[in-house]
Amino acid sequence: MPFIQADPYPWPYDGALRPENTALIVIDMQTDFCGIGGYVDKMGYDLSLTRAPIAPIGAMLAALRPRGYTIIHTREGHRPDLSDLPANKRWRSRRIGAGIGDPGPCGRILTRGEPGWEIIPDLAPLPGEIVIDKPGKGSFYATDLELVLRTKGIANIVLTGITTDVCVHTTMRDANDRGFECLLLEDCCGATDPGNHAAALKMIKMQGGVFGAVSDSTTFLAQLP
Ligand code: C5J
Repeated sequence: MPFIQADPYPWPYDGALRPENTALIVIDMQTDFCGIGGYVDKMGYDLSLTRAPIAPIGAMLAALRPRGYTIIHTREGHRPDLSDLPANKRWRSRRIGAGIGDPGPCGRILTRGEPGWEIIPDLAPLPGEIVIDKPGKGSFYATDLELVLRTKGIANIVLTGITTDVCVHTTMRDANDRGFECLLLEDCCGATDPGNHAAALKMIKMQGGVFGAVSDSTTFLAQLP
């Protein structure tokens, strides 16, 4: 039975790792989170941290696409009229100098259709790949992600993207509660703070794998059946 070496247990728990039942989710690899002039840059964080996963995610896509795995991309962003932007989220973003919906070097920050909201060209979705637009941090809230996963018969989810401690973690927790078997690849994720990245990984591994397991792309690709 195919397992991936992972911490704290060989993943998936039942050894049922197949292209038909496994999805790779690439979370929020948008200019706003890893590009010059985007939301994260405007907040003053170190872009090298959120850009670090670009190459490993590229390697995962290159390996899993031809093998027939389901590939899902997500984008965080709001409607141009901001009717789905909670007032407190807007207020907090303005307070730190990166107001959602306000103009910036990459267009209106975290606003659908703007250049900064686009997925970076290096990891652009291919035609036919699923793209989930989400207004929040988790990928399930106010989206059809669960319907898509259930319809496709997905049991296992491999999580990648940014940021580890916010959108990736929220999505992993929500997926775990829904009974999906989750694996986070640590080199395919990045946070705006290295300590938060490390803490997010540690949290997953508590209680025997309270949200799933952690591995990395090199291990995953070496053991991929
Ligand atoms: C954040 C995300 N950090 N994609 N979004 O606001 O993690």
